[in-house]
Formats: sequence, C-alpha cells, structure tokens
Amino acid sequence: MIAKTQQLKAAFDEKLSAVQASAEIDAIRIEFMGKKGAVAALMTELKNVPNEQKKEVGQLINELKQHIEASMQAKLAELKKAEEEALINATESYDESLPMLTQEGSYHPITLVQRELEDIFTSMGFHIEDYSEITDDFNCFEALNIPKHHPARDMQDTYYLSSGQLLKTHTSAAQNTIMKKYGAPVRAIFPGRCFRNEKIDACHENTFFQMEGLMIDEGISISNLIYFMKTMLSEVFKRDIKVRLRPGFFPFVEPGFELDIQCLICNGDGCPSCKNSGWLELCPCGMIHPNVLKYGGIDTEKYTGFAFGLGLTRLAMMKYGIKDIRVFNEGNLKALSQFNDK
Ligand code: FA5
Repeated sequence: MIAKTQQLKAAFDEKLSAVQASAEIDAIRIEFMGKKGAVAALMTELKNVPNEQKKEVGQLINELKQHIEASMQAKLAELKKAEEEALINATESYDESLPMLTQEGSYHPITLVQRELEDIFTSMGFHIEDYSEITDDFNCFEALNIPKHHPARDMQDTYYLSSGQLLKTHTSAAQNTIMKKYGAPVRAIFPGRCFRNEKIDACHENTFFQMEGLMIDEGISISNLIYFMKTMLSEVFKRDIKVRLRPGFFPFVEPGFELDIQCLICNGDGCPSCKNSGWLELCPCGMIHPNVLKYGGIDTEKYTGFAFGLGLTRLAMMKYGIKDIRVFNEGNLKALSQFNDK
C-alpha cells in the first residue's frame, strides 16, 4: 500500500505538470479526488491493510490528499494568471476616431435640487454634513425627545434591522451627532435618504429624500427661522409661491410649525399630488427643544436654535411639475433625464 500511494503521487505529479489550461484541472480533480477516483479507491483498500500498518498508511493517504489539493490550487492560480495576462496582452485593433456609442448620462432631479439648495445654504454660511442611512434608536428617536413608547413614533413606521439598528426615518437622526461634533454656534445642512414603511401613493414613497438644517447660536429666534425659509423658497422657485405656516407637533421642537406650499401642479385646486388639499406639506420646522440641545451637549442658558426638515423629493416634484412621486425611484431614464439643465 505504501508503494501504491507513492506511485499514485508520482502519477498525479506527472499529469498535473502536463496540464496547459485552467479548464483541464477539473478533469484531474475528478480522476484523483472524485467519488470514484484513485484516492477513493486507495481508501477502500485501507481496510485490507494489517492493523499495525493502518495508522502509517492512513497518514500517507491523508498527506497525498493534501498534496493533490494544494498542488491543484497552486497550478490553477498560476494558469489563470497567465491566461489573464495573455488576454490583456492580446492586441485588439480599434478605430479611435469612431464616435462613442454610449448615451451621455444625466443628473437625477433630486440631485439637481439638492445641489441647488446646497449652494443657497452654503452662501448663507451653512456647511454640508453627510450622515449614514443606518442609525440607531438613540439618534433617530431618544436624542430627539421621543422616548420608547412615545406615540410620536407611530408617525414613522420604521424598518428595523436584525442587528437592532434601523434605517433612518428622517434626517433629524443626525442632529445629535452634529451638535456633539461641532458644539455651538453651528449652521449645518444634511441631506439624506429616509425610509418609512408607507402606503405608497402619488405623494408618499417608502424611500424619499429630506434635507435637514439647523442653526444654533446666541439669540436665535423664530424670525431667523422664517427669514431662512423664505429666502430658500424664493431662491429655489425664483417666482412668487404661496406658503402657509401652521402649528405642527414634533417632540424635538418647541414651538413647531408645518410649512406648506400651495400645490404647483394644480395651483391650489386639489389633485392626487397634494391629496386634493391644494397644499403640500413641505418643510416642518421649529425652535429646537431644550432637551434636544442638552442631549447634544449644548448650553441651553446661552444658546437657542432652529431646525427644519425639508421634503427634498416633494420639493423636486413641485419644482419640475412631476405629478407622481413614484417617478423618482422607477429608474425610467427617459423620464428622469428631461430635467437636466447642467
Ligand atoms: C420629519 O421628518 C421631521 N423630522 C421634520 C422636522 C425637522 C421637524 C426639524 C422639525 C424640525 P415629517 O414626517 O413631516 O417630519 O417629514 C418631513 C417632510 O418629509 C414632509 O413634510 C414631506 O415633505 C417629507 N416626507 C415625509 N414622509 C414622506 C414620504 N413618505 N414620501 C415623501 N416625502 C415625505
């Protein structure tokens, strides 16, 4: 048996050294390591070996198996590398003067609106922050004055991950991190994708964009908030639009407001895009609740601030006259490319 094992090893080495292409390795694997292969046959014979030799022969067969596997792997890697290099080196001739066949890409309407807003806010001294789409209960709710079992959680049907984390339901989830990172004074905007388990219709998606903004400094009041909101809207629409400010409840602001704009699809008459109300909820906002400032490590005796959570997807609908929010996520390039004015 010992001699047989050695012969098999020699036979394998000889066959492997003759292999020229990676595709041939499989045949060798089957011949030697397959269910009915040479090594399996050797294992069957092991039962006939006298007991005192079994251990030694068994060990030899195991070593042979390891040798075969390792050698095949090394050979495969060597052959694949050579084959890839040969492919790269293969000279292909092509005509450099031919026009490109690919169609030029275009920006998504949300990207266009987001960039426009970023320009407006950076010109007013805000800086842009980035924030991850996966967050946790503390950042998304608790640090925003929404403790566990608070009814306000029902307004945002949340996707939880098996890790215990969650997909952020609103960009406000970044407020605490930003306060801790920069302290006060601070002016920041943070656009991002949000996720809610929503019943989808012409103005609700389960995946949509918001742009959060916050400003914290000494002596900040509601008039500052209204000034920034007005400036932002007049810059984006570049024409007169009707807005209304009404009280709105969010546990993380006090007082809180809902800033609606008159629907630009139906000019206020009512249509599916505005749920037939003539108005579209666009930008809730308010003065940051002192508890939220405290969670963020801000001195509430010295500083106050405002925050807003602009519905970026809905803003893009209004700006470009897109009647149905589902267009944004459908991936219909023909529909999405028509708004490009780069
Ligand atoms: C919030 O998400 C608050 N975090 C906003 C906020 C920030 C308030 C800071 C106060 C201070 P709300 O759930 O209303 O609020 O969403 C904000 C905006 O996001 C809405 O006005 C709307 O324009 C947009 N929005 C909300 N849900 C959807 C949805 N399912 N599809 C598309 N847009 C949505």
